[in-house]
Amino acid sequence: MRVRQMAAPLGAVVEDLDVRTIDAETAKALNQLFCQHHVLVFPQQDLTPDDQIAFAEHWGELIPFPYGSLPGYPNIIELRNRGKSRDVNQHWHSDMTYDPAPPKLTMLYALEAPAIGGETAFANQVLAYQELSIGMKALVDSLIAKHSAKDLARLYGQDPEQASEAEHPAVRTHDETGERALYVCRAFTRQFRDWSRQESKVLLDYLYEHCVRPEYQARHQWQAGDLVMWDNRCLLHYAVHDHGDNPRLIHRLQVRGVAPV
Ligand SMILES: O=C(O)CCC(=O)C(=O)O
Ligand SMILES: [Fe+2]
Repeated sequence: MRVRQMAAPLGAVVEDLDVRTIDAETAKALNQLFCQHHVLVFPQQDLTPDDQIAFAEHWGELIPFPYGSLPGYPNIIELRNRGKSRDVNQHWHSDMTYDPAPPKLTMLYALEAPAIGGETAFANQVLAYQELSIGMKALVDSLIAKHSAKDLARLYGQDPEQASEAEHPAVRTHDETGERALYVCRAFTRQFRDWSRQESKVLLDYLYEHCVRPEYQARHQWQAGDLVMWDNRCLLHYAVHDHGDNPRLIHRLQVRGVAPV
């Protein structure tokens, strides 16, 4: 296999590897690359849902998505853009931060990709944290953020009162690398514990602007056959819906993570 960096802030492209053929040792090497680059792209794959599941299981247990899945595959959902207007994914987020133990990684496999547009954008939250001042670091280090799936529940026509909510440190320590990363996002973070909504909003608005500075970002332009995995422990992502009705069909799954600390 050949590895090349995708962009300065994050990402690596792993070429000449058929992910259906990897053994435990290769999976370990890939996990090292994953921890280093936070996004891995495997172009030109030819995967059934079972192949995608088998590859993902090298990283742990898959989790079912609470809002509907591919028939026969409770852990895979289909992302389609046709007729879809902007939704909650059109905010920067890390997946399921409203869960007590959010997925450590999300893995997307593109069956169809638009000729232009429809990219996925990522922002490196280790860099975002590192570039805060000592004073701001000390403040955010002390904060617990409340996250909620209420908006997502509304989008999927479910009762928002039943939606999951969770509290996590505003800065989390990566359980494999020990790196500290900012862990708040516009899609799901509501406020800080012991702060009012108004007070929280002032600081959150600053952090939301800071954490997606262009210097921390990279974007993936999809081709059919691309398999992409990203680390929710230290990245935000954003699905850019600028491709209208040009078909974009993706199979998505997630691997269970630990409670952020
Ligand atoms: O469609 C995409 O590019 C990503 C959507 C998203 O936010 C996700 O799959 O978690
Ligand atoms: Fe997402």
